[in-house]
Amino acid sequence: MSIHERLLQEGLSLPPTFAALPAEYSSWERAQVALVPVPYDGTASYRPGARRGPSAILEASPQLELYDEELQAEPYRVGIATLPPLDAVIDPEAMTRRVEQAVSLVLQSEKFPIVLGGDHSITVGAVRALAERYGPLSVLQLDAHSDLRKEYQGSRFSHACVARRILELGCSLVQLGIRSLTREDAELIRQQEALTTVYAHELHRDFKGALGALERLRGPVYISVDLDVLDPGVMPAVGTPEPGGLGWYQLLAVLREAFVRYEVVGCDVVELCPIEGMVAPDFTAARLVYKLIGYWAAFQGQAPTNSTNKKERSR
Ligand SMILES: [Mn+2]
Repeated sequence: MSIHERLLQEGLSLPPTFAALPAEYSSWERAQVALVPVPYDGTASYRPGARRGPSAILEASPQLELYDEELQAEPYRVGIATLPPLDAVIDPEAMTRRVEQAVSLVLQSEKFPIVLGGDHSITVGAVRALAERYGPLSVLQLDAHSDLRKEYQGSRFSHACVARRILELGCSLVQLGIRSLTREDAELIRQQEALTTVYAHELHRDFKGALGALERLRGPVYISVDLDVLDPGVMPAVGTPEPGGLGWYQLLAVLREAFVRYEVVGCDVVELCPIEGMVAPDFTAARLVYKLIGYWAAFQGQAPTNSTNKKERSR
């Protein structure tokens, strides 16, 4: 029996818990959201270090203010369990199977999974677990890179192939913020019916038009946030930075729109590659995870019990 199965059976949630929440809001039994830390960067090709991403997010998270000013609510009240980090294995394909198992366990417990990366290769495992549960999904990929390679550096399970593997699972895919790809990728984007790509330059020229691409999402939606979708000025601590990315509020606007309009069944936040001595990116990633929980709680999950949004409550 794996440590995760044992933990789930025993109803434990080991420290560190997200935002240092007390057991009342972080125990496995009580939580509606489950974080799955995956400290893996076996396929990193430029700046390794994303294996330290999940712990950096968890370490920054106690600094979060638990009230969300945009939602006028305290999202933590839905309960946020933090699984112990998955053991990393060298082989990326084996790693995706571990992620798939862990996410399946979260789904069996009827909780909302958020996977914390780790390099982008781990997304395939989460999407497989969700596709098994819901059938073919739509995936919303926020990323600087198209990640459509058939294989990269000898592996079909590299971070640079994640979108290609998702398409092969029969999922449809909407990519936003792309600004780094090969000529072959660009051709695939022109040809593939199941694939919609909004380039960063298009998004910067017409943001509302870019949001319209979300209409291509069908059925349950999985959201994969590669932090390099953000501009390196906002998020420098990534494995493969690219200039010209989204601003913080642009990213939030896309995410909010997705949660308002579609059934979101899981997400991940990947590619945080901490920079020694620089806390802002780690905190930004933690804040993003909490925003995802907030949008889920506000628009999909059970609303937090003490919502202070009086206007909504009196309706
Ligand atoms: Mn990327």
